[in-house]
Amino acid sequence: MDKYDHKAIKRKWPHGKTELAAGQARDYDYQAIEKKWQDVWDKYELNKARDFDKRPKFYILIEFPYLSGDGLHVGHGRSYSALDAIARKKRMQGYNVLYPIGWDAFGLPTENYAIKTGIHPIEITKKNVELFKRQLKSLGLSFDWSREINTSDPKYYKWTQWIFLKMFEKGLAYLAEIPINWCPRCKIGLANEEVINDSCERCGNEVERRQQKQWMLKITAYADTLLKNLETVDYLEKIKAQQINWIGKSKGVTIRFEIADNHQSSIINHQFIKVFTTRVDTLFGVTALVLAPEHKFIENLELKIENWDKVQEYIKQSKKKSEFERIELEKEKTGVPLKGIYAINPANQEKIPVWIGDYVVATYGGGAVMVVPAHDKRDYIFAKKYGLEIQEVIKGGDISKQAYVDYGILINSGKFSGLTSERAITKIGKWLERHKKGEQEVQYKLRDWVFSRQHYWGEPIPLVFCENCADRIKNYELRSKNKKFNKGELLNPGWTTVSEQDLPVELPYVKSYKPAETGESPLANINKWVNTTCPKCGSKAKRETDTMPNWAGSNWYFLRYIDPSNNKALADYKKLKYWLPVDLYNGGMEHTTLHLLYSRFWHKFLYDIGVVPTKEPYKKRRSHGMVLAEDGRKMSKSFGNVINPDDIVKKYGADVFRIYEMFMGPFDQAIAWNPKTILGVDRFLNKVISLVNYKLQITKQNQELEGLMHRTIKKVSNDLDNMKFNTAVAALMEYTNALTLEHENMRTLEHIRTLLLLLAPFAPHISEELWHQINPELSEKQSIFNEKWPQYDKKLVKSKKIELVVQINGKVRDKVRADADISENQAEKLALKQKKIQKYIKGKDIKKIIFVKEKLINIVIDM
Ligand code: ANZ
Ligand code: ZN
Repeated sequence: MDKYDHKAIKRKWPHGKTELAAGQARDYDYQAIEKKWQDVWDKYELNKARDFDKRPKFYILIEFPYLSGDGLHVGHGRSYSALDAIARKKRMQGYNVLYPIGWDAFGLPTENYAIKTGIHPIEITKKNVELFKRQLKSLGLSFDWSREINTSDPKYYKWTQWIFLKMFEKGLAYLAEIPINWCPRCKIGLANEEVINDSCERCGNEVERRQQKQWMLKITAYADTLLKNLETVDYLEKIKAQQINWIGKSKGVTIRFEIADNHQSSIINHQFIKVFTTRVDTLFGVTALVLAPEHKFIENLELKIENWDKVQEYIKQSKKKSEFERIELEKEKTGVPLKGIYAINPANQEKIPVWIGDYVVATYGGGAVMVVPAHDKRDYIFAKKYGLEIQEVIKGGDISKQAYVDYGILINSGKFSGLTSERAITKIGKWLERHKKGEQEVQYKLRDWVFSRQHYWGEPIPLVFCENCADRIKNYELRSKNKKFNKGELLNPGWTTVSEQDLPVELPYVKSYKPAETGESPLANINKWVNTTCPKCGSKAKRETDTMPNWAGSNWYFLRYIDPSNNKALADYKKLKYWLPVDLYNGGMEHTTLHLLYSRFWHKFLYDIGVVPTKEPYKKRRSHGMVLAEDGRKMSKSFGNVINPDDIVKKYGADVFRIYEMFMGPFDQAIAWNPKTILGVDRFLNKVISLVNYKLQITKQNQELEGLMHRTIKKVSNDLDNMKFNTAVAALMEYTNALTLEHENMRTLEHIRTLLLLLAPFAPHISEELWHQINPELSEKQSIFNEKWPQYDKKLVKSKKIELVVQINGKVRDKVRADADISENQAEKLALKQKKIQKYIKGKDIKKIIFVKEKLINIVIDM
C-alpha cells in the first residue's frame, strides 16, 4: 500500500482555487489512485457475492462479452458501467449483490483467425481473455471475479453438453434435412450472418443453398409457455412485443379444399389441399388457392397440369430466392396457375383455380393460402395482376379501389350473411368442423432451432451413431421388448448419447481446423476421434462431428455464475434457489428473439426436469442503446471510426470514461460519441475535487441548499432505479455547481459527504479517494461502499418557490407563488385561475402562450 502515498497525491492538487479547467485533473495521478483502490477492493473482497447471506439478494446480469481480438468496445463500457452503478448503489443500500462476469468464448472469429495464423483457438482465446480482463479491470467495475466463467472451458461445457443430452433423452432433439448456405469455393457451410449480399464473407464467392442434415431443438414444444409466461416478467414493452411477434401465435381454421379437374364436375377421390386461415369469415369470397412452390401436392398430383413446363420453370426460379426475399411485403407478387386443376370451395361448392406463388411460405400453415382478394391486401394485388375474380363478402369498404381488411358485416355469404365477422368466425368454423371440412387450429410462426454447426470451435455434440443399434431400433419387435432406448434414441434410430460419466466430450486438440471437403465439420477429418465404440452395445460407432452453435453456452451461463466450480451438477439447487431469478438483466435489443428466447427455452426445460427452481430465468429485462461513432455511423474497423476505451481511460481516467458513458444520453437510445461532452465530464470531476479540497467556510446556514441536497438524493436514487443514468449525472452536476458557486460560504461537511456518497456509484475511484480525504481517521478497509446510501427527508424535498410573473400581451398583470419546476401546462392553468387575469381574458381567444421557465408566463390574446 505504501506505494501510493496518500499525501503525495493530495499535494499535487491545486489548493485555493474553486475550479479546475477541463483536463487539469491530469495533474493528479488518477492512474495511481484508480489502481490503488482497485487493489484495495480486491484485497478486502468488497465485491464478493455471499451465498445464503441474510441480506436480501440482488442478482444483476449483463450480457457477457463475446471474445474477439478487437477487445472491449465502448458499447460494453456503457452498459457495464451503468449496471455497475446500480450494483454499487444496491450494496450501499444493504443488498447482497451478485454482479458476475465471464467469457462467451466459442465462435467463428476465433476459428477463422486460427485458420489464418495457425495459432490454436485455445491460445487465441487465452490472449483475448487477458485483453478483455485487463480492460474491464481498468474500469474498476465491481464484478465478483471469483465467479469468472469461460464457455470454452471443458469444465463448463461439460454441462452445456449435459443439458443437450437431457433434451435428447426427452425427445427434444431430432435430425432434419435443412437448407444451409454453402460456399462452393471455401467448401464450408456458412451461418446466415456470414453471408453478405448472397456472397461468402471470406472469399466473396456466390453462396449456394444446399440440403444438409442438422440437429434441431424443439423450441416449438415450448411456444405456448414461452408466450404465456411473458405475463409474469417485467421486460421492456418493446422486448415483449418482439417475442410475442416472433412466437407468432395465430388462432384460425385449417380448411380442406377438395380437388377437381377441367372436365369432371365431380371431386377427384382423396385429393385435397389444406389451407390455414385466420379469416374464415371470408370463406365465401375465396376466388383461388395459392400453394407454395415446394408444396408436396404438386409432386404427388395424379392429374395432368397442362402448363407443366412453365410450372417447373417457376419452381426452379423460386428455389434460388431466400425466404426473406420471398415474403417481403413490398416485393411484387408472382405466380403461375396450375392449368386444368381446380379446387372446390366447401362453403358454396364453387370451382376455383389453383396457383403456385412464392409469396406463400412452405413452412407455415401447411404452405397454402385461400385467396380472398376483396379483403386481403396481398391477395388484392395478386388478383388485379392476374385477373382473378374479386368477390366482396364483408360490407364496409370500396373494393373497386382497395381491399377492405377490417372486420364487418357479412354479405354474399349464404346463411351466414348478416353476421358480424367475430360471430361468423365461430359459426363458420363450427360448421366446417361439423361437416368434416375443417378444424380449429393454432399456428405458430416460431420454428425449431437449427442446433448444428459444421465448425471446429464449438462444443462437440455428445452423440454417437451405431449401425447395430439403428438396426435394433428399426426392428420393431426388439424395440418393443427392449425398453432401454430413450425417446431421443427412438426418434433418431442409431443415435445414442455418450454416457454421463464420459462427459465432457472434449474438443480434440488438432493442428488443422480446415472444414472437410464434404461440408462436414473439421472434426470429421480426425479419424482417431471419430471412431469409437457404442456406449449401448459396444459395437463400432462414430461420433457426431457437428458442434453446437455459439448460443449454446450463453443459454445457461447465468446459472453457472451461481456455482461456478461445481463438478457434480451444473449448479447446486439450494444456491440456485437463493439467487434465482436474475433480478435485472440488461442486454442488446438484437438478442431479443435469439439469445433471450433461447435461454428462456432452456430454462423452462431445466425447470421441467427439476434442475432449476424457477419457471423464468430473468425477472426484469432492460436494454441499452448502441454507442455510435462520432460520424453517427456504426463503429467499424473498415470505417476507421472505432474508439478504443483504453485511450479514453489513459487520457481522462476510468471515472471520466464511466460518467461520460452514462451521461452521453438516455440509456435506451443510440448515441453518437462526442469528445466535447467528455471534456464537460472531466470539468465536472475537477469541480468535485476542488470543492473537497477547498476549506469549508460556513458563515450562515442556508435553507435552499438543504432542499437542493434532499432533492438531489431523491433524484439520483430514483433515476438509478429507473435506469435514467444521464439525468442522475445531470442532477449531481447541478448540485456540485450550487455548492461551488452560489453557496460558497454555506456548504457544510454534510453537503460534501452526501455529494461523495451519491457520486460513488458513478465515479468509484475518485469518490473513494476523496472520502478518505475528508475522513482521515478511516483505514483503507473502510470503504465508502460500506457506507449507507443517503436518505432524503420528505419535508425538505419540496422544491424551491418562485414568484411567477403573469403577463397579458406583454404587460405585467399579476404575480403568483409557484414551484420553481412548474411546467408550462401547470403554469398556464395556474395563471388562468387567477381572478385578476380572468378579468382580462373573459370572452377573448387565447392566441398564444409564452412561458419562460422559473420566470414568467405571457398570455397573448386578441384585443
Ligand atoms: C384468408 C384470408 C383472408 C387471410 C383475409 C387473411 C385475410 P397470421 O395472422 O400471420 O397467422 N397465410 C396462411 N398461410 C400462409 C403461408 N404459408 N404463407 C403466406 N401466407 C399465409 O396470418 C394468417 C393468414 O396468412 C391466413 O389467413 C392466410 O391468409 C395467410 F381477408 O386466409 B388468410
Ligand atoms: Zn450400438
